Amino acid sequence: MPAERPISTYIPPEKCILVGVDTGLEERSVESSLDELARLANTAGADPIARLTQRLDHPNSKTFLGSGKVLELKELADSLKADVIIFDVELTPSQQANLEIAVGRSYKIIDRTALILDIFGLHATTHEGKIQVQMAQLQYLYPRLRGMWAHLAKDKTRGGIGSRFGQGESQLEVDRRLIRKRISVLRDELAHLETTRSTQQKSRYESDTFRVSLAGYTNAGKSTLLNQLTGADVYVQDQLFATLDPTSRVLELPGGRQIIVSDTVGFVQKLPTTLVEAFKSTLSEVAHAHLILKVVDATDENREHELKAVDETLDAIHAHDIPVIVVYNKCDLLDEIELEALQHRYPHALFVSAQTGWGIDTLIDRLSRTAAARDTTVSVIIPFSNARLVQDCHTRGRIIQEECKEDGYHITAEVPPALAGQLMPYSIDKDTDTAQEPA
Ligand SMILES: Nc1nc2c(ncn2[C@@H]2O[C@H](COP(=O)(O)OP(=O)(O)OP(=O)(O)O)[C@@H](O)[C@H]2O)c(=O)[nH]1
Ligand SMILES: [Mg+2]
Repeated sequence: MPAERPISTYIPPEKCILVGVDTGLEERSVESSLDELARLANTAGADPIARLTQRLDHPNSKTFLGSGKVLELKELADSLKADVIIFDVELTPSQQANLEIAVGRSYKIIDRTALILDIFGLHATTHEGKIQVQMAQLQYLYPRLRGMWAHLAKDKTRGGIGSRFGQGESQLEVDRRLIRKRISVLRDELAHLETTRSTQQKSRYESDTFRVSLAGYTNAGKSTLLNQLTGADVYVQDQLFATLDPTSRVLELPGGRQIIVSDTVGFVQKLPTTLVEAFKSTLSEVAHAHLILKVVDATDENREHELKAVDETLDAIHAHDIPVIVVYNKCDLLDEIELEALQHRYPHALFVSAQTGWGIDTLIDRLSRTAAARDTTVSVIIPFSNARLVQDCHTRGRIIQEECKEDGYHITAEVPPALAGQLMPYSIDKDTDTAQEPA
């Protein structure tokens, strides 16, 4: 009997056309923005086969592109037998619907936001991540439901297909009600998860341990840096939005102080507001950090624009007041002249290779100094019954002097404010080495 041939499960990637518009207002060139859109499309499993651009001061309110360009797009899509057309902007629901009519219903017309939402949907792994993405997707879909049905519902006079979409209207209402209900269920569930998260966060915040967040454009090397700093094993991939869920690890600095370093979702230009909103609790790791390491891909020629996009998202999550160290990563890929030019241009930044470990010692040294900057120096005698506080001085501060005497541990240390408060009852007059009278 001949062996059965395995059934192929290979699904060919969808062929897509990328569409960009140059309004003359964008700082980044259309081509470079489309390069990024192509990477996003690849990440979503599509194959960009052509690009179409138009110089337009004001996008057409009905079809975004001018009417001649829409025709050109239709001809291009027909000749290439494309599956999807991706616009590098956020289309309004009616623009999307009008384009579908003008170009042809056999093509899926999506915008940058839908593409990013799709990638987030593919990469979400945790329960919370999945709910966050689903909520953002439904919020995106909700106003677009009308667009999907309206053109059919409108043309009632002619009869035939479409004219029966009076039912469609009521179907639309049902769909919208279901979506509203689902959004509200997801919102409740997120709120519940957020309560659990904030209880965990609260105990961490109360411990006053120095917290560092890695923030930056997607693919800058944040997860690689977390792995290099803490020996973590976070997923690293040369693709956009490899990380969606936050990971925190302890980093022990020279001298024994332990700090927490967190990695989280990367940012991108025009990150959909629904996503920022849905990922609020995930991003709260960044918003509650003592220090943000802004990780930048030093080899990326768009790094300036990317830094701007990062700042905009930090603004949106109210994290713009947190002290920042800019870390230029992937320096192993620069030649000496390029590196020197960057160092000259950004004298306050740090330069590393998260992959090879180059420059990491300097970064750790900067972290140690920054963590110590808010410390106060205390001299205390800690009774033997309270050895836990001695441990805290080691892991949360920096020991200057330590001696075990008959009456307890005599310690002089630099410690963060909350620990200084806890140590207050044991403080001594350093000159006489005697316990201070309680007030
Ligand atoms: N040559 C070189 N490649 C690096 C370096 N750091 C990271 N990479 C590569 O850059 C790609 C992205 O790295 P990640 O650490 O996943 O980047 P990320 O910022 O966490 O990206 P997202 O989670 O997708 O936002 C991977 O292919 C890494 O191997 C570096 O210092 N040098
Ligand atoms: Mg990552």
